[in-house]
Amino acid sequence: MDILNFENIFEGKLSRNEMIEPKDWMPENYRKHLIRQISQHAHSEIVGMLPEGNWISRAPSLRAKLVLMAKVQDEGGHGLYLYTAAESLGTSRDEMLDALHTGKAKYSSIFNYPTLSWADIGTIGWLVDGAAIMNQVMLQRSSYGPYSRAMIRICKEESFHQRQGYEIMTKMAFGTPEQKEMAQDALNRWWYPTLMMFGPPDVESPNSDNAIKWRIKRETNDQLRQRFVNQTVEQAEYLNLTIPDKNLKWNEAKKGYDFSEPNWAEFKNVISGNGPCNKERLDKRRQAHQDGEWVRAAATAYAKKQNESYQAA
Ligand code: BYC
Repeated sequence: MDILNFENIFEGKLSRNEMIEPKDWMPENYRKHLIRQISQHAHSEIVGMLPEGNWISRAPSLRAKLVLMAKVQDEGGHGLYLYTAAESLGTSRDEMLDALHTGKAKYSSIFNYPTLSWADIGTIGWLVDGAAIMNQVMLQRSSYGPYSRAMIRICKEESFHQRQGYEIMTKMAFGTPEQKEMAQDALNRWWYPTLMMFGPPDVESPNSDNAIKWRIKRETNDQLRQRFVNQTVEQAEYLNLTIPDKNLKWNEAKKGYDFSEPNWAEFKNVISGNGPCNKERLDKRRQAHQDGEWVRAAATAYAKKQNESYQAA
C-alpha cells in the first residue's frame, strides 16, 4: 500500500471519530505532536506533586493530611499513565525524563509558583484542578486511543481533587477573619497564573491548528479559558471572595464574562525557565531521579533474574 492510501485510512478514521491506536499508521508530525503534548502533560503531573507535597507535613488535621496524601499520590499515578501512553508512540521513559531534566521539555507554568499558605492548597484544588479538568474533559475524546483512555480515569480522580480544594476554601472563606483573608490572598495570587494554564491566546498558539485538525484537542485555548471563567465566577461568589479583576463583567451578547487577560510577558518568562520556582522544581526532580537510581537498578535486576528462571524452566 502506498503512503496516500495510509493517509486516507488515517483521515477516514478521524472523520468517523474513530481512535488511532499505537500500531496504526500515523503521520510523523501527528506522532511528534502527541509525544510533545502527552510527555509535557506527564511532567506537569509529576512536578505538580512538589508544591502540594510541600504541605503534607503541615496539614492542619489528620483528615486533611490523609486527603492531601491521597491526592498527591494520584498525581504520581496520572504521570505514570501518561508516560505509558507516550511510550506507546515509540519514545522511551528515559528520553522523556532526560528532556525534563535538561530543561528541553516544558511542564505546566502553574507549578512554578510557590505555595505560601494552607489556603494555597485549597486554591490549587479549586482553581488549578478545576482548570485541568476543563481541559481534560475534552481530551477524553482525543483521537489517540491510549491518551483518551488515560484521560477518562484521570478526570474521575481530578474531580475528587477539585472538591477537596473547594472544601478547604469553603472552610477558610467561612472561617475566622484571618482565614478568610488567607483565602482571598491565595485567590489573588493564583487567579492569573491559572488563566495562563490554558496556553497563549489562539492567535499566538502555534500548535492549536494541528491539534484541532487532528482531533487531539476539541476546543481551543481561548474557548476553554472562557468556559473556565464562566464556571468559576459563581463559585467565587458563593465563597464571598473577590476575583482580582476590575474588568470582570457579564456580557449578555456572548453569554459569558468579559475578563482581563493575564500578563503574557510573565507567562513567556515562566515557560522560558525564569519563573519564581523553576530552578527549585527542576533541582528537586533531578535529585529525586538520582535518589531512585538504586530502585530502578534493583527492579531491572529482579526482572532479569525472573526472565532467566522462566527460560531455564
Ligand atoms: N505551561 O501552541 P500552544 C495538571 C507552551 S496540570 C507551560 O498553545 P498547545 C495538574 C506549549 O507547550 C495541567 N507551557 O501549545 C497536575 C508550546 O510550547 P512547545 C497539565 C505551555 O500544546 C497536578 C507553547 O507554549 N495539563 O493536570 O496547543 C495537580 C505554545 O503553546 C503552557 C496538560 O498538559 C503552559 N500553561 O497547548 C493539579 C493538558 N501553555 O511545546 C493539576 C494537555 C502553552 O511548542 N496539554 N505552553 O515548546 C494541553 O492541552 C496543551 O499542551 C496546552 C498548550 C493547553 C498546555
